[in-house]
Amino acid sequence: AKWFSRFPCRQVVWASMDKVESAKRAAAHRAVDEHVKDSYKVGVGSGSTVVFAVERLAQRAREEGLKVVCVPTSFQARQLIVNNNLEISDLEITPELDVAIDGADEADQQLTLIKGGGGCQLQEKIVAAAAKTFVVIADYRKDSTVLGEQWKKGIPIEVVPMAYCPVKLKIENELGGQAVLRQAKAKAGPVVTDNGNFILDWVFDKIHDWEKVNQQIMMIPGVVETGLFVGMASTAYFGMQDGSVKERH
Ligand code: ABF
Repeated sequence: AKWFSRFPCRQVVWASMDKVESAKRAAAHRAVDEHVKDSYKVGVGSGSTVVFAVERLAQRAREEGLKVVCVPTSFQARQLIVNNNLEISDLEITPELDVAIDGADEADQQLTLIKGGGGCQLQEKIVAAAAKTFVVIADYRKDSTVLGEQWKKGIPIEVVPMAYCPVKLKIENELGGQAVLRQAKAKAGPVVTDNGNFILDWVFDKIHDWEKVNQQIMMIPGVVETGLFVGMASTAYFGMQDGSVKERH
């Protein structure tokens, strides 16, 4: 449109968003093609990158007759599966999965992940743990050397609502940094997860031993789960700016 071309900076933003979306699609399609076989039970993650993984599953179902059973990690994932006419299940009927595919907010060199920017970390971790293989899909912005380099919003920690203040204090006193109660947009109060809990976003101020820290946080009464995924992912696919896909194992 004419008005649009008057704002070159908007064109640049538009073009880079396009690159990000293509990168997400490339990573997601690669993961599905490498890790999903006929009759597989697949854990379906949440977020915008996973949309492209479900798109690919549906495409392969149409084109090659691929049959899979999908277990969602959130209400969003459930809707994605249903809207794409894929078979849906749950962990009661399908407690063991062949593979789980999910996005991440950040992945470091050891494949330690920060997840839960979308608030779905609890079900995502349960589903990932139920899978033989856990595969991460992301665009180049999520690839990091040291955790915290890319994702500045902190590590999401899901807490029982009545415990959020003592949990916040314990984290800040024992580990430093700041644990901030996640608020809904438009000041509508705290974000409530699919499981009826609150989220503290812990912005840490130094590099930690993430496995140890995860255990330490999990020991605090009232903590339900953290968005720190240590030693869970076997492979990550990063869609790059040049259209290629980078793998990490
Ligand atoms: C989920 O979605 C989350 O754990 C993570 O916070 C987020 C990644 O979203 P996106 O794919 O939109 O970057 O996987």
